[in-house]
Amino acid sequence: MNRRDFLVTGALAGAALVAERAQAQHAGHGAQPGDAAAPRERAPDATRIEQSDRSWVPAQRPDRTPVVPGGPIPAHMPNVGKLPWRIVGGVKVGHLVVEPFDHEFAPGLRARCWGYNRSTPGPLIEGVVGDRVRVFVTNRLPEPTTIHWHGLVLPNGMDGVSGLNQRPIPPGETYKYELPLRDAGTFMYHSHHDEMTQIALGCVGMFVVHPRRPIGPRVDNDFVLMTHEWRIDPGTGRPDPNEMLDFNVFTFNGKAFPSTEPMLVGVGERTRIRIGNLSPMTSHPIHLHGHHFRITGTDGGFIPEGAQWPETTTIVPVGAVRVIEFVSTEPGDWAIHCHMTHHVMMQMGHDISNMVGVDAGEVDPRVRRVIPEYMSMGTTGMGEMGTMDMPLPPNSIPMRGGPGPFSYIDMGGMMTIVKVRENARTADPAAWYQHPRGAVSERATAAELRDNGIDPDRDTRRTD
Ligand SMILES: [Cu+2]
Repeated sequence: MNRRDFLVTGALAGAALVAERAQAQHAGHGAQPGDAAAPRERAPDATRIEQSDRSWVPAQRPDRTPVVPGGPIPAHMPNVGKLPWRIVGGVKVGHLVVEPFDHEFAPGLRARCWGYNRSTPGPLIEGVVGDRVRVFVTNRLPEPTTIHWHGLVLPNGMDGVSGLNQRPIPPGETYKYELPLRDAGTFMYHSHHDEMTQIALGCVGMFVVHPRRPIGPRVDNDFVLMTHEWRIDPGTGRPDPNEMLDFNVFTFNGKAFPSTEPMLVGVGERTRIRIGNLSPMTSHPIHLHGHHFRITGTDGGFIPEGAQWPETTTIVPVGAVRVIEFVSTEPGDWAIHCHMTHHVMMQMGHDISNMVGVDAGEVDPRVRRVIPEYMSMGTTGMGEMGTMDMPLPPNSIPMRGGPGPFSYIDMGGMMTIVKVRENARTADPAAWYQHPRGAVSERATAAELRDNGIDPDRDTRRTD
């Protein structure tokens, strides 16, 4: 069911239910700061929301102990754990269990996904060049599976293509993969049996192999993000693997903003973000605000410094990795998000009638005689729809965003924040940036308008 269907069926077939939900919504949101009911004419400082952003699960602080003496620091995958190793005869041994489980994308939205060790993406697999790695894979899915180690150069019989390189792992059985880690880089892993179903339901993960000595400048922070897209119709509890085009939930590391754990970095620090994409169908142009980054690698290897180019957005194709590096100069809360506008919206934001510019003044009162809760949506744009007291079907979240330090942030989905702080090691990762006085865009005073020769009431269609 999409939003239009919901509004039609909800309004015509279940007006009482809609009214009841609207009341419940109103009760829940009534006191929320920054919502549409909040006064609009207060000074900017008074509208700041002093609450912290705690909607994501606090993870451990990134570990910066080198992976080998003199080597690079470990990678940190926000919202996602790491595969633990047991050393057996000099071999790193890990165990992945692939099974159905209930995954929370953000509070209010859960679905029955398939993934590894009850996580989608699965735990970060991390090793060092020269390691020998043995991964046991136990299949608790209702159908066979395999794992393909995307980007690794390895013996052909370990490559995991069902039927071509191995027999598929039947339900209930455990297979074994032996992986010599020959090359440093950022790789991925995913099901290579019935990929259409298993990848769409979440059987994906990231695989980082560190060099024994850093390649290029040392980084102070090393993050891993994995993009994904899902079709979860409101009111249902399972992603639809048959969807080809019309996805409606977009995630970094399995979470939709505001449940994405922010990345906390220091002023002057060099940060690497490894971005992998195993979405079923769509490439994602990932944009970072307030920084210039360089593309330093792909899942095919490292890019020599002279061949790196500057960017603010990098498109990450399906089945590919883009590694970016940057140095932060400006403290603040910087958005990093997919630049496809529908990829920062949630289920209810798509496929609605275009009402922008429509004068609903005469229509609404008439419809309300039949449906008391009726209200035309989006006649002045849709920037505030995340905060409206709108009825929502079960198991869905507002079409975008969450509370921000100034007002509602009207991006959700594939969006997270790079928080740049003077003292990143001691700063609270949940707190919002405290701007210096006067350093935030705010309403111009009458004196400022006059002194700068600006008259907002004057016709501004001139171009000279
Ligand atoms: Cu996207």
